[in-house]
Amino acid sequence: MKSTSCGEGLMQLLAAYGVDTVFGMAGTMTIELYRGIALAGIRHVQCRNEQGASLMADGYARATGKPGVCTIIAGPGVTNAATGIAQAYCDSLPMLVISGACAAPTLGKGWGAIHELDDQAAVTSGFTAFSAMIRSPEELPEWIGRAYALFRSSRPRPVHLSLPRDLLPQTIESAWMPRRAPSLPMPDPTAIEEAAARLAVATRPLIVVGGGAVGTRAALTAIAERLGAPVLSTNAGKGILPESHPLSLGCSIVRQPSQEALANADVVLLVGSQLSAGDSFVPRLEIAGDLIRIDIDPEELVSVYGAALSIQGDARAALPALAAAIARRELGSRPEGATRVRQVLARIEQSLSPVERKHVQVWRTLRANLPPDAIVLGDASQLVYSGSFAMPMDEERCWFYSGTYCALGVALPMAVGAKIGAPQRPVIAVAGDGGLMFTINELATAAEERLALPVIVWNNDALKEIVDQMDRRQVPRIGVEPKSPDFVRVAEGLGCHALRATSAEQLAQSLRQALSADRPTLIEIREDSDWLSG
Ligand SMILES: Cc1ncc(C[n+]2csc(CCOP(=O)(O)OP(=O)(O)O)c2C)c(N)n1
Ligand SMILES: [Mg+2]
Repeated sequence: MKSTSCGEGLMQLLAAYGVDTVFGMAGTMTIELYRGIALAGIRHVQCRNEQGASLMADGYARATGKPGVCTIIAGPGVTNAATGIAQAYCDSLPMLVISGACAAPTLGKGWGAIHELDDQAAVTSGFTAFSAMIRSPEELPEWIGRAYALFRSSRPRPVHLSLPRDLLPQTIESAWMPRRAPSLPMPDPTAIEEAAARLAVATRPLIVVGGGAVGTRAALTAIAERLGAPVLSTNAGKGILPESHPLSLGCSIVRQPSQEALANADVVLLVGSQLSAGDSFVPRLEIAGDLIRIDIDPEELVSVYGAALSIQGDARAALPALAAAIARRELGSRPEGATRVRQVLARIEQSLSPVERKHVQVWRTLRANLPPDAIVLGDASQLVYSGSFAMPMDEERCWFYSGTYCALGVALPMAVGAKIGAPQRPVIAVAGDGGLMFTINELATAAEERLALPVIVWNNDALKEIVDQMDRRQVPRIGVEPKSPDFVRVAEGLGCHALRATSAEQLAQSLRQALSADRPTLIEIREDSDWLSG
């Protein structure tokens, strides 16, 4: 039998776990990994900077529900990738980061080895579930098994494994096999009954769902309808209850009227969410009523908001059980939920500023020209903040805006990863002029991969969110009005189609064309365009 190297064995093991794609950048120390990538028949997508690799792996994980994998070098590969890993940590996504490392005998010695980073595993330990330096090839099946157990059976978070360069070529004894992951934690039936009892007597119940509630539509709908409870979502929970449903408040948690509805509820059911300040722009939301929380992570159940009643378990098991328990109970009388929802949404509509009305116009055009299962990846720009509540989603896992880590430049590489993971679905990226400049190089990756990817740039010639904050606090505008390049020419130079949309019809038409084009299309929309009335 031909001998197998550690690098080959690792990639074959990952293929056995279902890995079909890795996002990466090769280097001297990871060359033997690439022999394994070829042997295992895994697709390798070459980023232009490792930040792109980790963000593509993140977007792939969001679109597919499968762990995103990136393969990077030691030192600068790891520090470049840090932003995407940390974002996946904040958003509880499964991600496996395989990095090279300096040769084992040099580790921790400060000898000046190429790409040396003292205690590389510790560098990422603050934003991974675990980060390990592999000491011998035979350790790998266990570490990979642990990573997949965590991805499949608990709150998913990134895992980083550093592989010293002298390990990868070593011969392994026999092929490595996947280890079976444990099943998901089930909720306590007594706590479910108690939750049902409290919700049954609530007069103004309200439900909030986050990313941990993905996959619970049927049970969530049944609970909301039986209780007549409005449903508010975070960005990660957008579309779990279709936003066209009369009880949906959408992802409007950032708006005052929705925050008041939350404050005034007498019982709040919070499912699979930490109520991050990145979603509401408020460090701590007011919740006066009883808080019932369902979460897979026991620590989450006691953090920030605490809970009157905690249910630990996977929401996909807990919500059907709760729906059944509520169905068995007599309910008290309560005001009609759909009326409350209409009132809150009308107040939000009235509270929009002129520029937010422009955002709404853009989102209307995008919505009208995208099918319901289209995936939208948003960057931290004002257009996207408005999109959270102004871009209706009737499907879950279609809207991705990472307000918690809130790093500029993430949307484009995430969209590349999402489109590669879900090629049959329309995918678009939306970013501001400032944010796009962080990762515009990845347009080259998208062009090389021939992705039909519309990239919408909201151009206001400014880091407008910060300009507005400076103006409000009478701080001089320093460092917030960078000169943008000619986006159309830059995108064309990187191998994309590109245009500036000068009317709603042109935006609609170019979007439709871009969804089936032979390459990405950058579509610039200027905030000062005449066609946006505000
Ligand atoms: C990596 C990173 N650096 C800085 C910031 C702070 N920041 C938040 S929003 C913003 C402005 C973004 O400008 P742009 O992308 O043009 O969007 P706009 O606010 O103009 O709509 C900045 C600088 C950030 N979120 N992330
Ligand atoms: Mg801007």
